[in-house]
Amino acid sequence: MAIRKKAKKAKAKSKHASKKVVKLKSKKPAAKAGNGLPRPSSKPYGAAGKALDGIKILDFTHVQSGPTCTQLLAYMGADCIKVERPGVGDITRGQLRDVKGADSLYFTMLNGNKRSITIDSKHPKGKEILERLIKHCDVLVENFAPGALDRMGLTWDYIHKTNPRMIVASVKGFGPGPYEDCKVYENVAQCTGGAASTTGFREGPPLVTGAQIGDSGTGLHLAFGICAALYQRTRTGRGQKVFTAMQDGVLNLARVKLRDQQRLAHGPLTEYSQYGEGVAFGKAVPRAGNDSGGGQPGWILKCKGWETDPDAYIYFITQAPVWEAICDLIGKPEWKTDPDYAKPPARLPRLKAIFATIEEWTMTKTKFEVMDLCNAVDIPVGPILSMKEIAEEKSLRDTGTVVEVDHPTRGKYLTVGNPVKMSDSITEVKRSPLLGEHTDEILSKVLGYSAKDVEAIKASGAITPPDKPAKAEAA
Ligand code: CAO
Repeated sequence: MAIRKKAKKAKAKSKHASKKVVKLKSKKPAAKAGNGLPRPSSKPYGAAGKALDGIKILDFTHVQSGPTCTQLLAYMGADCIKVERPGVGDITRGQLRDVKGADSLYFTMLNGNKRSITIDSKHPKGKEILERLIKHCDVLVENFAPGALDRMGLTWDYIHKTNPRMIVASVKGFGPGPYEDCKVYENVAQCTGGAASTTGFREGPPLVTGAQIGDSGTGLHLAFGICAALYQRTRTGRGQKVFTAMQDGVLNLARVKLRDQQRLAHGPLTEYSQYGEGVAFGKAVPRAGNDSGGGQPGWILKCKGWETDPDAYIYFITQAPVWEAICDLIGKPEWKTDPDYAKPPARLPRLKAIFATIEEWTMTKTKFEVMDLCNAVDIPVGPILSMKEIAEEKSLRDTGTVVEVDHPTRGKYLTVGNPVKMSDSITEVKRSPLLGEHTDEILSKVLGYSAKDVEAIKASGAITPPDKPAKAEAA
């Protein structure tokens, strides 16, 4: 009898439970659709949060390469907790300072949308806080010199044991090999990644470029790897190491030059102007001045005002499909039928003279007039824009590519917003944090320390500068 009663009760319970489920289902649509993805959101685009909402980054980066990566992740919505050395912080806070006492533009333009906590990672209490952060976060990003993370005790084995889901992402100068222990800065990477040997003029020395392809370029590569690892984790449930060497990042961006290196084995590089000038090729890809990187010959030409304005130039591409339009525009209609000019192969040995003739025309116009006239007939050209012009360009402000933000100690400054525009993840650029601005907030609200604990941590010296604070380099 007792058993029967129990069974009846259980039946009633399960009936009740199944009713409950039905009720829930009818109230809310199922979270997952048939293909395992949530149902498409019905919210307006841009109102469904950001791409990386919920992702927590333990940001152990400094200088440029690592901060570029974490700033992008923060722009995408990740909560980026930047760990800095008490009293000093990221060395760039004090580098190339333009406003006395304020964080430099070097720092502020690479650390927007982040929170800053100061922790001495070598202090026992600091290690304890870091352990909590490792348990809390999804990704640790670092770009210390080789071995520095291990010397802090934060080895992959320790991190993986503490939080098996954590992704550990690193930038180093070189991958495994003879140079793996070397410290590397931007220009070292440009030189060792193949960019410098192929940049500049043939008769001059190798050149580095102003675009930070070693630092920011590698940071970008790392961000891509982190996003892929986060996606893979949704299947595997575990973290992994993500590693990008600056040499590799630069080479990836210079891959067309490795392409040309291999083409050299089969004859001269006919699109390089030295071919037209009759200069023999050596064993390695030469510097090609302002030759176009692709199969369409191009060069930088003077425009009106070049005598006084160092940026009064335009990049002009003699794209084959619009050759006839070029001839008409520059007043050389006879070139359209002249066998020496009509077809691309015939033009290759004459490029220098052709560009000199086009330049006679561009010098009569401003670079913006050339741009307008050429674009009207689909000729690809690009005015050389100075940083002043870029800073003042309205369309870049309108798209959020150049953004003005306000900072409590330096006032308003310009920064580069998210170059990746997403229709359902809208970037709001926020100022960089002051050193340790969020230390209390992170200790108490993120890591759950009580007010008493926070006081004890402060007294321990783990988050405050030592008596004699180390000096930030004022380069
Ligand atoms: N608490 C205590 N110690 C800390 C700390 C913290 N919060 N943050 C950093 N440190 C310590 C490190 O542990 C390290 O100490 P040890 O050498 O005793 O282990 C020390 O600070 C210096 O770190 P570092 O060697 O990385 O810094 P550096 O200024 O000497 O070198 C750089 C800078 C960029 C050359 C080097 O970090 C590097 O090669 N990084 C990898 C490549 C890279 O990203 N380069 C791009 C830089 S942007 O141009």
